[in-house]
Amino acid sequence: LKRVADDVRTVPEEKAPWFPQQIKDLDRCNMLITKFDPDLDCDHPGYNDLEYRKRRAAISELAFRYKQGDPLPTVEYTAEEISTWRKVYQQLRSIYPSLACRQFLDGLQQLEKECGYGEDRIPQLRDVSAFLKEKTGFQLRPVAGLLSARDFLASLAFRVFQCTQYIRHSSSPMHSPEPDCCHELLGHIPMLADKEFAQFSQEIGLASLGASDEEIEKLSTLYWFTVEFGLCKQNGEVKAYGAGLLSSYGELVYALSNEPEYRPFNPEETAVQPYQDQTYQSVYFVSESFEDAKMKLRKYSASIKRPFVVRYDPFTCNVEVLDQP
Ligand code: HBI
Ligand code: FE
Repeated sequence: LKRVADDVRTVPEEKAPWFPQQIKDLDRCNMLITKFDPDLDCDHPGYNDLEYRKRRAAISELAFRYKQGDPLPTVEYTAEEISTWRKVYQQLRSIYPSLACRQFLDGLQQLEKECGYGEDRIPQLRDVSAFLKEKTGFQLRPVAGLLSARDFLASLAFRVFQCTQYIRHSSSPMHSPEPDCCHELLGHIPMLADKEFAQFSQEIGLASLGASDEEIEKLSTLYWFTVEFGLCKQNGEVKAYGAGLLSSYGELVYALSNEPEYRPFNPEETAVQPYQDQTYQSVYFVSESFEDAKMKLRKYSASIKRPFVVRYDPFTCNVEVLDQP
């Protein structure tokens, strides 16, 4: 195998779009999608609340200034923000034992014991990142809102999870149109403490590097129906592992009722299933196990046509780019 040009940006455009090869390059993976921005979207619950928008701008600023390797910024949350967190935590915590998968419950229990998770305070990204680093090698980086799928997926290749730090508006504790710290800390983080799941996440990320826009769209859809809204079988029962479900009381209950349609997870089919982010999903995909999902995803990834192969080097934390053998 021969190493191709170091900066893929300089290779002819038919080859591939630019992608990060070192963790430091993630400083350039910061393209925000503004469709749910409280300053621009008049349906956002915080649109008419100037105080909220100012607060959001201040927390966004911390993310904009962040460079890879900086200590993660801490946020002094207000009493109102903590009160929103408490409502979300209490309500969701009560239904997790019967509806969440085992890996999620294990992760959450460890976070409660070792990382200060609980209803009385909003965990700081710095503490959570140090916790994850020890469990699975994942680390956090602050982000100001919804990122482009390409940039978001690329960070997963380096076991970096881009994490929002603001909280939803106090008028709608049970719903947020965009990711917020409740979604990240309750939905995503417990799962990222699981080795198998961490690897599954990194593999989606690696598959996305330098992929065409069409392939990114498919991987993004796969991410949606697994990492965000996935269900899996456990001891003959169906349980939730998707973060969009585990951070939404209403949809978690709905997804595990007998109303929605279930289909077996199968990347070729799942990758082209249309979805929307305005209401509950009408179909959910069920995996036999994470091991099974990972194997199927690996097979799918190998079928993506790229003029090169990527390999993650865990010693240097760099992505090596090699000619197609
Ligand atoms: N950006 N900040 C942030 N958080 C996410 O969970 C997220 C994202 N951008 C895209 C995305 N998730 C997914 O829906 C896929 O498109 C990858
Ligand atoms: Fe998410």
